[in-house]
Amino acid sequence: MNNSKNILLATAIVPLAFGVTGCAPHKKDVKPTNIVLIYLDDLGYGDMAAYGAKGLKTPNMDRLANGGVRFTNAYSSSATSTPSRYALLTGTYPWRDKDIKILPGSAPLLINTEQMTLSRMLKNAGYHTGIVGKWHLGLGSGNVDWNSQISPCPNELGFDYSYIMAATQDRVPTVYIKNGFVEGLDPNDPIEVSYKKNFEGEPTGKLNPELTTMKWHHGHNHSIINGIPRIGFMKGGEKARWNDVDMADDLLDEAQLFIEENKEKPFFLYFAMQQPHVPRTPHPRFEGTSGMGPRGDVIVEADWSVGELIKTLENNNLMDETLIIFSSDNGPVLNDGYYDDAVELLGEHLPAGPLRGGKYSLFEAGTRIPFMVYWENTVKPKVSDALVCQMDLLSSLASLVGSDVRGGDSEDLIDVFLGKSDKGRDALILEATSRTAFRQGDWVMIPPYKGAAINKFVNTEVGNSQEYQLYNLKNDIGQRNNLAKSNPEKLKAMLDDFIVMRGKGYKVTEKLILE
Ligand code: NG6
Ligand code: CA
Repeated sequence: MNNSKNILLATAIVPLAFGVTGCAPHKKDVKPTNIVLIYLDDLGYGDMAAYGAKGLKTPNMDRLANGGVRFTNAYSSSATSTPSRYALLTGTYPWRDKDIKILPGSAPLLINTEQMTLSRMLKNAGYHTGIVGKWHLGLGSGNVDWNSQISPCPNELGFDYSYIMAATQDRVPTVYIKNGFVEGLDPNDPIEVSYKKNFEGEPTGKLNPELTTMKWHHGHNHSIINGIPRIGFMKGGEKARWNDVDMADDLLDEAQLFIEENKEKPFFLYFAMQQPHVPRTPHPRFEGTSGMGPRGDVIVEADWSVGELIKTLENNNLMDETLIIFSSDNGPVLNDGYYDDAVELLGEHLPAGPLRGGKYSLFEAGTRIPFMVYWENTVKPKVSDALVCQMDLLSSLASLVGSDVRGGDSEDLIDVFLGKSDKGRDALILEATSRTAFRQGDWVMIPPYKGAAINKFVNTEVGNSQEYQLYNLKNDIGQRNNLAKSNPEKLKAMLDDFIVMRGKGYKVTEKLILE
């Protein structure tokens, strides 16, 4: 990817997209002294008890869901991580730039350092800002030297503090990076990373399966770290490598430390947890706790982390003044590339709840995710069916904290997020692996896409069809009745609006079946 091109593109778009609009800051509400955003990785719409899971116990997440506003029609922008995280931070649809897709661990920073971000907006509004956990938006400007300062990094996007993994738990480099420096690196054992070729003499999952303790199913057959074969090649940095089973504790420790150290000032913490993404590596004390194998066990582990984080806020008397937002970057997947019994031990559990599809899918389960807003003694508990997107947090939180940042694709829905209004978005474009669909009111329209209907590796219906699909989610949440043929007027009306929203130059390539 060409970073300089990105910068040019972004510079051209950004000043127009985001600006000082003269909107009055939100005066009716007290501002939260602190904001904590808890963001899980691949947690499905049906993976919490509060969202209907029967076999999984998630009491701490449920406390946020049942004591706050629990959204039933909240979406990530996308059915995969990088685009969703991009939209969350920038308030901009990821499909506007074709380079915004799942990144390797060596990718350059995707966001222009001049761009408005959630962290920058909150920093400018007086919050001390920190990220702990998964980043997955690229680092540096190409050919990162992992042995010196990595720049630009989140600290150039408005984060005062960062403690991150570069990409995902299954991608190299498997090290934590603190404020641009690999944590615990021994200069005599430098790190090298490549996504093109192996380093001479280094074992791989493909050639040395006998060295692996977790078996790869598809992909994930490059460097072996802690017995787990990864995506990408890595050499050196032995002392700096994370222990997968300790990751939940490591990240929680960092998040708690950030709160303790900043409790006297307003802070914003983006706690980007790794569960239940692959490789699923519960700490031994969580092994077997769900009866569903590692996928269930890491959800129990994540729930415990959420509880511990809440305790830290409680112990510091911060609950009344802290707004907590909880969500996930995309929908659920069982087999995402390792044999880990997620399919075999699932039992009756429905990770997507009543929804069709899953991660990578244009069907609902790809992007409709758990989303809760909790603010003790300020936000009243309720269930909200309003249509909202994570992308809306930028303008909405700006409104809440008195910042005049608005615009891009981010709508100011602060009254909806705080449970005072049910008037969400009218429409939203959903994205999955660079394809888009259109939600408007209770309806969703998926244009025709070539390609297999089922991704056979992960065994998920991804939404491809030669025909238009049109569903009324109000009475068909599982998207079983395609109404495209029986309701051509609705299809045509939605298609027209979709094409306008996708913007100039957009074409649905397959022939419109109405004609
Ligand atoms: C895919 C990986 C998958 C996961 C995903 C990113 C293969 C075959 N599959 O390419 O395992 O890492 O990328 O997930 O390599 S996400 O939640 O970060 O988007
Ligand atoms: Ca994800």
